[in-house]
Amino acid sequence: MPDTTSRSLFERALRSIPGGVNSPVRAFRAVGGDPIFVQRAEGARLVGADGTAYIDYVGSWGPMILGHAHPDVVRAVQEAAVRGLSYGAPTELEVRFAERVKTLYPSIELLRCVSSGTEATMSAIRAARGFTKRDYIVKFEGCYHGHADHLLVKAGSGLATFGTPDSGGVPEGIAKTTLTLPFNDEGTLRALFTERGEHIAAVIVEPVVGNMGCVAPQPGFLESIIGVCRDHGAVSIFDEVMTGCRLAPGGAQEMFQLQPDMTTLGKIVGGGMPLAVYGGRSDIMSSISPLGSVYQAGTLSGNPVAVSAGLATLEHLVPALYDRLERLGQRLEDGLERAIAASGVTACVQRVGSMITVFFCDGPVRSWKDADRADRKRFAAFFGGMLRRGVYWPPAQFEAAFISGAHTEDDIDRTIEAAAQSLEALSDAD
Ligand code: KE4
Repeated sequence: MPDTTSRSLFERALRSIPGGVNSPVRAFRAVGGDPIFVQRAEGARLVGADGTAYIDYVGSWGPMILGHAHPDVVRAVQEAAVRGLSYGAPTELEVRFAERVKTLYPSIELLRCVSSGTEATMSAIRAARGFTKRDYIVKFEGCYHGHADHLLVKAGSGLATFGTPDSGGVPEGIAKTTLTLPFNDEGTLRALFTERGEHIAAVIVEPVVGNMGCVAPQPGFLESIIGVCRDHGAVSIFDEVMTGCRLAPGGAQEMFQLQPDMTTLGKIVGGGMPLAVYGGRSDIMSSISPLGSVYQAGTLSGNPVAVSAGLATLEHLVPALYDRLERLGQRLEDGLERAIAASGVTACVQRVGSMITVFFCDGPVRSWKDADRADRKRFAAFFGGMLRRGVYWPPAQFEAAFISGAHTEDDIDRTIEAAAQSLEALSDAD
């Protein structure tokens, strides 16, 4: 049944908010139809404005690894709030939080709290530029690191040519200091550094990509980033806003046993509240004001309510949680693969831990060039079929779906059944 309550809310929203949403992907532009307005969420369930409950695989785009409204996290927020919502002054909470993050991420010697993943990556890059006194940065096609100007850049015409803006409002002069390479291509990375290494301040990478859909690094690729940066005096930045605390308590760098020079964290680390982190080697982070010349600040940085939610969440990142996420992830992956085979639809499933994507193209998907072959229309039809069957899948092909500790085997089996019926409907439509 169409959700008429969401429809009327959307019509109202469109009169006050661009696109009716406060972040573009929520507008369902990639899948069609009206966005579902949410009235509440609990565990693995999201409840739409009309009261319909969905099995939720967006999880607020990653933060809700424990499930929505976890009682311990809610209680921590309530107890913090009655002590005051924000002070603009240091607290013991922030010291405890920083110490806890350093325990989970040994590569981080000093860190700063900020209020979003965008602020974290923007600040990490400014620190790298200030530390190296170099201007150029390198990112990879298909990776997203938030909406700071110098990160909204697409690959130039040739490989590693100057970037061009990938958004209105980004000056050419800023875009051209960002060089974009293909993910999982060690050769072009090494060639770029041979040619321009002494001008490159940093390389930033999603160590497991979520923002082109779930794409794993090929063996040796992440090591090559860390190595080539070390050899040329550049800074390696693992953007773990999505993978941090998701793939392991210590993120992808724990999973792959690697130590980048800097790390950004967000989403889970704040338990769903506006809290993110950038940090890394103390010689780099000592360039940050008031110690050094690199300025970075924030009214709500280290906000006590947000940090309380983060601390409460981090307490639950125990091995048993990740064992459960791996079991549920394997069950879902196997079931989706069976459903795709039975339907005859061209699609593949890619998963790392509790991040999973159904690509509507042949696999493997190892780069943006591979992912870009996906059939967007088929994905949109699949999404609509899942939604009608009570499953809230991410409303865009180039996103990862997330499993939480609140999902049950029964939720997974119901999701597989909904996918099988949605895929069957696709193949019937052919
Ligand atoms: P925020 O500024 O949205 O908190 O974080 C930016 C960011 C940075 N790095 C990575 C790896 C990220 O995935 C993100 C944000 N992720 C998107 C989902 N793909 C957030 C959802 C949205 O934009 O509404």
